[in-house]
Amino acid sequence: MDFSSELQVLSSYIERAEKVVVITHMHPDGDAAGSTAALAHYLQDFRHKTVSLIREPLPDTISFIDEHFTPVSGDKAREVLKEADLIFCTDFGVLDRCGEYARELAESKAIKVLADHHPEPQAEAFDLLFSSSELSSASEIVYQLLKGLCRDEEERKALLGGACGYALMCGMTTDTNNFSCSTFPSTLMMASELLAYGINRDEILEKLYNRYRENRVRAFASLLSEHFSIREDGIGIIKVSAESWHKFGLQEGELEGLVNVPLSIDRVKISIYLREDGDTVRVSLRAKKGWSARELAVRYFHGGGHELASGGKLLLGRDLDSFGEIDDYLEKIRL
Ligand SMILES: [Mn+2]
Repeated sequence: MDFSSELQVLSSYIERAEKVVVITHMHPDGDAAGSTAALAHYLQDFRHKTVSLIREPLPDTISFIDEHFTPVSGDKAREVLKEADLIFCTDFGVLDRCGEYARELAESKAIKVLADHHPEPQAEAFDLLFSSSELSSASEIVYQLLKGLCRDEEERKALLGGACGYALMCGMTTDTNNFSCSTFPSTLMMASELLAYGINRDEILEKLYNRYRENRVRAFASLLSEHFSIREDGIGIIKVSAESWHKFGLQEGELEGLVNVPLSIDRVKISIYLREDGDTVRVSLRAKKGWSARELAVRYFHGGGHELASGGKLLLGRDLDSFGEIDDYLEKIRL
């Protein structure tokens, strides 16, 4: 992806900006964490800007990605959005995805820069777009962006060989599920360059995949055995009620990756994960090549995303009265 003309514009925006905000989507994942952490570090440590990070706290499983920046929330976040002159939005392309701040973001007079990899961004909401669904992750886009902004190789080495590069490697690794999906030639180049800059990928893999609590693995086993079914048409469905969630004492982020497991079965074409969370049912969808998770997310779950990986939600009291009725709702789904 060639962002060179956009980069010139961005560089002048940063030059002039005084109060900068970096914001990402609700329920931040590894990519949201990595892309925001890298940008915030760069802007603060290399460009000496006042930076506010608006992001929900990270789940314990990925909190190591950014232990240095303290995010702001609530009224404080709304205030910094009002006062900002430059806002970076990462890992989401439609304003609604940043939940309670969507309105302030829309109304803000600041220059808004998008760094995102989801298809069909809400282009009119941003002043400058670094957007391509032909790149693995927002972290990869921020990588391209930061690489382009560096003045020389020395700065590049300091930036990408340090906390920024580390966070970006984490974000890219989680969004590609450790190179098993959305991996482009540029993604492998990025990994290779970051390794050459000295980023410790072994440590990242250890922290991402080998430090779960025992509960998580036992919950995977039980949910797959008790609450997973495969329909005739090849849709695999995992249902996690609030009761199961509590039974295993699960924490936010601990069932990350569960939705991928059914795809390892030959006859499963699409996997749907549903989790009861208060008055919402959070939905994740994954598809094998040739099938569209996105289409189902749009049609049945008020959502969207990528062709093979997407998400959405159902609202209790609107789409269904209780999680107990989920089977009836799922009956409607046609491939
Ligand atoms: Mn992402």
